[in-house]
Formats: sequence, structure tokens, C-alpha cells
Amino acid sequence: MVNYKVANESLADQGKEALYIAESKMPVTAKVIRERFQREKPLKGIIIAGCLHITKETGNLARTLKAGGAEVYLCGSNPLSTQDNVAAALVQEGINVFAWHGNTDEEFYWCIRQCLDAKPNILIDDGADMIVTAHQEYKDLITSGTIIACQEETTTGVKRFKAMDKQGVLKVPLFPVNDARCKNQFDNELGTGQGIVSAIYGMHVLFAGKNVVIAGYGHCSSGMALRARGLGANVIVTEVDPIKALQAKFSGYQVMPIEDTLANADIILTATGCKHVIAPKKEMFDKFKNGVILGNLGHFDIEVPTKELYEYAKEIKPIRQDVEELIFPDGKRIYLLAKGRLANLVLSEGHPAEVMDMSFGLQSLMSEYIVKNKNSLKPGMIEVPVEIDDRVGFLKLQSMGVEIDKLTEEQYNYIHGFLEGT
Ligand code: RBV
Repeated sequence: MVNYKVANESLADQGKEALYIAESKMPVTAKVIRERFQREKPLKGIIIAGCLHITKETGNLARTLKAGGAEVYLCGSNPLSTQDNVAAALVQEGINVFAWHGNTDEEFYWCIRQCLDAKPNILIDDGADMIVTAHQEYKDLITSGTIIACQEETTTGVKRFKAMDKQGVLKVPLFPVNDARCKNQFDNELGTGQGIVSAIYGMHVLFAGKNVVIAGYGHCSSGMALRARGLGANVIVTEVDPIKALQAKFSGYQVMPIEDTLANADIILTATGCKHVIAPKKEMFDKFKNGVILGNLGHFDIEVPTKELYEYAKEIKPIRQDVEELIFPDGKRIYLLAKGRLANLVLSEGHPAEVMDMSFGLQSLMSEYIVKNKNSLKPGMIEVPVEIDDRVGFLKLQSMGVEIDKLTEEQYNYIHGFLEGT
């Protein structure tokens, strides 16, 4: 029996088409690994719960896990990122889905609880909400050993788990899949980087000649700065980390405090993982240039002070799909993308299948690794083994028909030795 709650089951055919397109661009996850999983069934008898954006790419991860023998439960990791057609199609394929576009915060957690009620053995989270809920409300799943281990997809989630680990409250083995090279160097840099086009989808705006402020210069935001520059924008980067600020400066961007950018910024896009990148104060809001576009590509909707902006606005007008015009008391108009939520997921379809192929290839192989090593995993953060990271990289290259050199024995000994010098 399939358990589910989705928006509209009649969208399934549309969802199947979307899944089909993504599948053709995900040769690692949806072909090589899936075909082996199909034969070997490494996840037989395992229940996997994923709190992920319900997209055509995530759908293909779910199919691969199911091919490996797992029973799969899915809920959305953001109330506005669920693609309802994909959710409907997955239900028809026997995947348990609790997700619909536009659910309330209360419904969001109800969906998470439906997945946890299934007593999953592996949790795959994106942003930490499901695993934190398991720690707070489903302690028995942890103490009984039902949960073998967990995987985290995104930077913000990893940050939360590092804090839990430091405070001694992380009670499960946790693999920060985000931190693997095959994840953050492609999904974050290229996927989020290219996600700046969500501002174009949202407002149909020209970047060339605009003052575009990119808040942050980590993996995601440095990719965004590069793409904005490529579109001809005058890019200004804001940072709190001196080294990242230097990297931005030496890459040729202007660097300054965000407050100093406000009077001239035409577009402000955040991806810092922090809160209140623009301080939630009237004095700051009054500095905005008339017509500024505000968007966030970080995981949570608190980088741009959405709540305070709504409170300050005397009028809020939806003007396009997922774009609102906020009219301030002095008549100034600003444009908020996606209610301050991940514009790259809400306004476009999420990161392209080509990069999600690597992220989800890692998630698939890590699920297998967890089952194989279940008796030796200890609570706390555990790095993704480098061999698995390399394996996904190798499979991706192979799928693209790209060959690389191999070390000779002599070269191997040289780079692993110290005796040879001047
Ligand atoms: N993300 N998933 C998609 N197409 O399914 N797009 C982006 C997709 C993930 C990405 O891995 C990132 O770390 C996370 O969403 C942010 O919530």
C-alpha cells in the first residue's frame, strides 16, 4: 500500500514527463547506480525517509533507492519547492509522498511526521528539519537503533548538525554529504550559481549594466557572482569572512558592507546561510533604491528579513507568479522574489539534473555504505569516504566520455613520499 498526500493526482502524466527528462541527464544516479542497485538490491528491507525538494531530480533519486530494494518515504524540504506533478507521478510508482506546493508551516511538519511514523532506518535531510524533529519527538527511533544513520544534503543543514555535535546533542551517525567535493563544487557552485536566473524568471529583468549585490562568497554565492558578472552586471560582494572577502576582491569584485550598497543596488541576492543579512530595521529599508529586486537563494527565508519587510509595507501586491511588490509608507516600491524563500527552487525548477546527478549519486552510494557498515557507525559527524566521492566523480566523467590520466607506480610513490627533493 502506498501512503501519500499530494495536491492533485491527475497531474501524474505531466510529472512522468518531467522525471523522464531529468532521467536522461542523470546517467550516474538514474542509470549506472540504478541498474546495479536493481541487480544487487543493497537496500533490501530498508526504509528510507527523504526530506528533500520534491523535484524531478529528487524523484529520480527515490526511484534509484527503490530499485535498490528500499521502501521510500518523501516529504518536501521547503513549502514552496514541491513540483506537484512530480509528487503525483511518484505516488503512482509506489513511492510514499507527503508533499504539496504551498503547504503551511504546520502542514510542513505534519508531512515530516508522516515520514517518521514509518520508522525509517536512514534519513536523508535537506536543511536538518526532519532529523532535528526526530531528535525532539521520535527519540525512540534513535535509542532503539531503528535509525541507522542520516545524510544531509545542504550547507545550512550541515551547519546545524555541527552545532548539535559540538553541544553533544547529536545522537545519530551523520554524513554531511554536502561537504563532499562532488556535491559542493558542482551543485552549490554551478547549480546555485546559475540560480540567479530566477531573478530573470521572476521579473524578466536585464542584468547587464545593473548593480547586483551578492551577499556571501561561499560555494553558492561565488558561483552567483560569477554568473551575474557574465551577464554584464556590476557585481558587488558583501562578506563577514576576511578570507572570502579577499577572494572576492582579488576576483575583481567590489567588496563593501551591505548597508553601503543599498542606495544603489538594483538587485540583491543572498546565499550566506546566515540570518538578517539585511538588518530588519526601518532605517535599512528606507535606504533601498526604488524598484530594487530582493531575492534569496540560501536555504531559509530569513536572510532577507521577509517578516519585517511585510510588516513595514503598507501594501503587498502579488504581481507575477511568486513575486510580490511591496509598497513602503513613503511610496517606494520593492520586489520580493518567492517570499524570501529559495528563489532558485521556487521560481525555477531547482538545480539542473546534470549537477543533481552527482549529489544524488553520492546520496545513493552513501545509503548503500550505511547499510554495509551499520554495525560500526557511531553517533556524530562522519565524513563521506573519499573513495565514494572519487567514485561518483569517475562515473560522471565516464558518462561524459571523458578520460583522465592514471598515476604510474613511480608517480604514486613520489606524491605519497618525502625522500625525493632537491
Ligand atoms: N537542490 N535540489 C534541487 N533539483 O532537486 N535543486 C537544489 C533539485 C538542493 C541542493 O542540493 C541544495 O544544497 C539544497 O537544495 C538547498 O536546499
